[in-house]
Formats: sequence, C-alpha cells, structure tokens
Amino acid sequence: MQIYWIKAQAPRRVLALVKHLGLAADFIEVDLMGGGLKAPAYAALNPNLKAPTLVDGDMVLWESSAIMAYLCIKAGSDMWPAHNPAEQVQVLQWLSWCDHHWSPAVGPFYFEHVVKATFRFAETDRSALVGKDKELQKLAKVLDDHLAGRDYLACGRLTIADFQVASMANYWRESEMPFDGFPNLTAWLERLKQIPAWADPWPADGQVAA
Ligand SMILES: N[C@@H](CCC(=O)N[C@@H](CS)C(=O)NCC(=O)O)C(=O)O
Repeated sequence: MQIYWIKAQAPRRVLALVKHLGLAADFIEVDLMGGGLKAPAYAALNPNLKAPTLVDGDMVLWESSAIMAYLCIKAGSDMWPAHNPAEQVQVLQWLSWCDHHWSPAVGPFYFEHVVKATFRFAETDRSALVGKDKELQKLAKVLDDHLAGRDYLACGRLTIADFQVASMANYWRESEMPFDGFPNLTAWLERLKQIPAWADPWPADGQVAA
C-alpha cells in the first residue's frame, strides 16, 4: 500500500491513522512546490491534483475521509463503524459538516499561518482574515456545545470524525483561531494531541515521488 502525501492537513489525517492503526505502508512525499501534484504520473492517480492519494493494489482512492474509512476496514477498526449503520451516520454527519461548513471557515486561518509558513511561498497576510472570525466562532460554538460532556465527536469513542474535524484546528494557537471562549473545543484538541500518532503523524522516512 502506498500513501502519497504532502505536509498539509488532509494527508495529516491519513498519515496519523495509518500510524495509529499500525498498518504497513510506503509513504511517498510529493514535491508540492516542485509541481509534483501536477506531474502526469501523479495526475493519473488523482485528477484533482491534490494529496493524499492511496494506492493499494488495484485500488486507487482520493479524499482523506474515504481513505480513512478504507484504512479502518482494512485494519478491522471501529474508528469507521463499517458494520454499524446507526454509528456510521453519526460519523458521516461530522465528515460532511467538516467538508461543507467547518473547513471553509477554519481554512483561511490555517492557510495564512501554517500553509504559507510550511511551504515558504508567502508571508502571512492578516488582512485576509479580517471579518472571518464571526463565521468561525459560530461554528466553533456548534462544536463546543456538542463536546460538552463528551470526549470525542461521535459514537462515544475516537473515530475518523475526530481526525477529520481536528486537522486544521490542531494549529489553532499558531493560526490565531479565535477559540479562547470555547473550552470544550480546545480541551478536545488538546486531548487528541495525547495520541502519539496524532501528535506526530509525519513519516520519519519515506520516498519522494519521481
Ligand atoms: N477534500 C480533500 C482535500 C485535498 C486537498 O485539498 N489537499 C491539499 C492539502 S491539505 C492539497 O493537496 N493542496 C495542494 C494544492 O491545492 O495545490 C481531502 O480531504 O483529501
């Protein structure tokens, strides 16, 4: 099994899960700044020209949530409750909420402070974030209220919903995300950081895509 990745939040979910589940994989880093996502060989795997991508024999899969579900099925992990429809819809609810609401709100903060610094292509521009606090705080309240009295988002245990929703917000302090008034949300983010694979998901060694 091969996982193509760059040092960014969507691959982070997948890399953390592979490590957490103890699955064997070859990790292939794609050179984002060198145009690796647009290289014909990579584009043939992932026509979105994004990472992550999983290749497992004949199976080629993109979208981190789908890849995470695949990995759980492969490992027999209930972090994706493949055999429990009532639980599955709980997880789906958060995966969908993340992609359609949370990511667009949290993404600009993550992009300005983390993506630009990681790939060193521009300076943080705080003016791009003016006025974006309001929507982010509206959604942060949804999370914070839900997490009152709960350790995890769904099913009363760690699931792929936690990795999906936490991936950009993990960097909330350095990204200056306005979460100070949301103690359940920040406690959950800190709780996840106690999971070794979540705290350090990046492969220690691996290949670079040709
Ligand atoms: N919805 C996709 C998002 C994929 C995505 O946007 N990946 C980003 C990294 S977080 C990427 O490849 N960005 C490079 C680019 O857009 O050039 C998923 O969850 O896998």
